[in-house]
Amino acid sequence: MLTFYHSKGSCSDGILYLLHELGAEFTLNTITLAKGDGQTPEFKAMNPKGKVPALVLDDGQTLTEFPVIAQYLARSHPEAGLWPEDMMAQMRLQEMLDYLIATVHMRAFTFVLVPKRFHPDEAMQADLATYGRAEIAKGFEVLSATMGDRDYLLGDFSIADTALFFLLNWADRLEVPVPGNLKACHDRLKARPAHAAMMAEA
Ligand SMILES: N[C@@H](CCC(=O)N[C@@H](CS)C(=O)NCC(=O)O)C(=O)O
Repeated sequence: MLTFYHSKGSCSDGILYLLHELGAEFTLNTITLAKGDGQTPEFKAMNPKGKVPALVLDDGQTLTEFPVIAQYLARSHPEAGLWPEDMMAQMRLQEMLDYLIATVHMRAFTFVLVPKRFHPDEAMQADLATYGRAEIAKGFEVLSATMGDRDYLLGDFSIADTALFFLLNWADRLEVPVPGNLKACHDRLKARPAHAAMMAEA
């Protein structure tokens, strides 16, 4: 059985959504990052990075990094049809996941969410947060243009949308402006049964 390490309101919300979307069997282990649960010796023995999401497989190996966990889950649940057969479609999916995580999450939202991590000075933190908001706007512009008038980021629902899901949750929380088509996609994602299933666990 898979064991999933999660902290509510974090990026691991996207993987929790995906686990439900796939109908995967898993044990949920919810921690609270804000309380330092990711830094305990027990947690670090499982994931030395001290971060979520982390997925422990049947054989005891731990997988980390959102794009890798998402790909693993899609490929290990082929019946859900969330891993495309066509190589170019696979590349586009990985390209999108990498952009969502490495750029929009790590190089934009992170500066707004945890500017203290980057500088002790409060004025510098405010500048970092301003920079982060500008980078989010640029990221959302790219995502909005890519999605166009389709229902999901790459047309049909894909594992990339599970990353978009948590980013749009953060945008709401931080009152960041969201382009209309991404907002509509967020509503569609919240209307899927996977969302109701994950909320029932809250
Ligand atoms: N690159 C990682 C990022 C994971 C990450 O930054 N997770 C945050 C929660 S959104 C975390 O666990 N932060 C705790 C910490 O940095 O101490 C991924 O793609 O999974």
